[in-house]
Amino acid sequence: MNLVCRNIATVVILVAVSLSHAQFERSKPDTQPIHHPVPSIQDTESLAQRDARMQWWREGRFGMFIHWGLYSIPAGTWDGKQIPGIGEWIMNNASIPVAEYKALAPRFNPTSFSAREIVALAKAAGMKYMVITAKHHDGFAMFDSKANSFNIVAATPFKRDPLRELAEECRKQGMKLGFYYSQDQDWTAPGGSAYKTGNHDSASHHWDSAQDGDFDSYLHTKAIPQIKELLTQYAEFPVVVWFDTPTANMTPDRAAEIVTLLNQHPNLIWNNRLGGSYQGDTETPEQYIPPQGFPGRDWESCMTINATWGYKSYDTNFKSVETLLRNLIDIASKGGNYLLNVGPDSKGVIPAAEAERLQQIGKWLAVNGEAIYDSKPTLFGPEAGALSPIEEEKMGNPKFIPSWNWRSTTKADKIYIEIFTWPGSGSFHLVKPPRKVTSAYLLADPTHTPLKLMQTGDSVNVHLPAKALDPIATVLVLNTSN
Ligand code: FHN
Repeated sequence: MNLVCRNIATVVILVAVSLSHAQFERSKPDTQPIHHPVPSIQDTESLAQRDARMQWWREGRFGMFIHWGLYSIPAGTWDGKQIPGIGEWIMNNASIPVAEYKALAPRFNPTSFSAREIVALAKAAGMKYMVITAKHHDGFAMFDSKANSFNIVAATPFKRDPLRELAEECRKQGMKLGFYYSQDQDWTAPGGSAYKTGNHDSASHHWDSAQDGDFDSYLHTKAIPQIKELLTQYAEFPVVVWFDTPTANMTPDRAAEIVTLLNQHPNLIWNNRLGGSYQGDTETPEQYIPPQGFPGRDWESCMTINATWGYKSYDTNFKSVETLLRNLIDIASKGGNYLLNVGPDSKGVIPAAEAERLQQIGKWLAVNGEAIYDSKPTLFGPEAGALSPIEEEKMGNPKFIPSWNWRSTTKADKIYIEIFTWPGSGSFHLVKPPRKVTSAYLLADPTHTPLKLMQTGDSVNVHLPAKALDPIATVLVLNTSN
């Protein structure tokens, strides 16, 4: 390791993973282009066009994922039993018949839903975009759909279109809005796909004959018309379409029909979960942070704030603000985005424990956001952790053991060191920094008072105050020249 935080004793022998800056550079993947029945924008645009299209997303770093739908009514309990698994999967996990599940719609009246408050919360959290479930696997559309009447406007007493209200608020408050759409799995539309859980032994994994039907008919009468509606009903939004869980049904030819629609919106960003071998714009690691990011690809870690995406009344397994902030910093240091999920309840309210955590993250970002937004990845690498020579992951590969002393992000002439573990020695020690350090200060120090620097040989010592300025992460800024 070329960089040492002096007070930290290494107790486990770890094999250092070499993460050079070059590995994080984002460019088009160096692979043969895949032949698609309909070329997507990613197949045809230049690198410069791609950089321009992705710019706001790369700068933003932090977004809100919202899983909200009918499943917020049962909230994890069906027929008096707590159903194991994630809340939005309750229909599948409890094998709920279509008619019984659909009967939730007349009970859905989320009168406390306030787009203004949700967008304001995302802003207060320091988030730059939000992505909401327009239709999840249960097939219920959370928007005004003329294509299919199983939707929040036509089938509930609420009769309002939350996506329209969010679009208006996002416009007013300066937030980007994206839509999640389950294009393949649909458990209430005849012919829609279903993943197997429990005892769904039929070849289609359906558990109710009302689900049986022709996939192409589902695609042409529901999914494609609804995707068209989503792409055209909300003016400049969506800026992101977030597809999910493609199955073998999503063949290249079928996916190409959707790509034809997406191609009509040249600024749109869409993820790698459409299916049919389309790679989209973004890798989507779920519930984990890839140790080395995704060299050559844009990526976004999506994660729950507790252990479910859709609201479950008894899931209080909330991550601490410290964990959430470390995740955000860790992801930024590896060049990715953090899409952090909240699950509104059946009244449309984001649980207080979730909102409080977001407010805390926002307070940190209000002081330290400069180190996160529009930052570039670390110039170092080994500070993130190392591969264990002993422990293995499920697939038999060496396990990555993260280290939580510090991370680093960069900008043109600055190196940011986000310090989690405050050095007891009173200084931060750098051996062979990649650029000449000319001065240093702490971002949370309102006066940005220069810290004493000692250059000896090829190393630099930055003198630090006795105590960290922030209990979770204090950002040391190094002004540098080449
Ligand atoms: O099955 C879904 C799940 O419910 C949730 O929406 C997540 C979010 O990334 N995506 C799928 C699982 O990968």
